[in-house]
Amino acid sequence: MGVWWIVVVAILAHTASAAVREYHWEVEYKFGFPDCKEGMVMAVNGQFPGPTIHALAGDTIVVHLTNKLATEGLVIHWHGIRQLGSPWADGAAGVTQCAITPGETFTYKFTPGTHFYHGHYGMQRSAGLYGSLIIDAAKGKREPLRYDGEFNLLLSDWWHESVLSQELGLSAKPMRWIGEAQVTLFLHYY
Ligand SMILES: [Cu+2]
Repeated sequence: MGVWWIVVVAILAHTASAAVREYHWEVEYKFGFPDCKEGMVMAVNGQFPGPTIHALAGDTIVVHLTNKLATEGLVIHWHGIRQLGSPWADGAAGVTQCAITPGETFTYKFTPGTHFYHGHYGMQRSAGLYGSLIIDAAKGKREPLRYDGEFNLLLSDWWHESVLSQELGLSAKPMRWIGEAQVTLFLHYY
């Protein structure tokens, strides 16, 4: 009897400390300057790269993702997260879900580790649909490693040619490689 009581208290204490982090995201293309040349990037709520998700271990993340693209499907993959108990939230078009059609919204809900996220439909990651997903140690817990500070840095290839012509070249026979990226983006932001 006593043991069960302790278990119940432990479960209640755990659920009380875990928060739900809820986001409403709209994805569309916009003109931007990822390097010195104007190009077309994918933006989340007008922001490139997408907003950073900050959470504590054990929190639940809920993202209501709305496709504001005119003619493309959309999904987001939460890269590296194992999605134990929430396989439908993995965000692989044609594998764990159908792509979100223009004008529609899909809700992702999961409890993650620390990673990043990116578009997982067609060439959308290459077009700039990605951002950081940072999970800090839960309240009262310490991270296993000691360090002086934290620096959020995203690295990405960037081509001046459009992702559509990249895609056309990659699927052409014989394949036409568009060549190395013009730029490696070092995106430092919070
Ligand atoms: Cu991925």
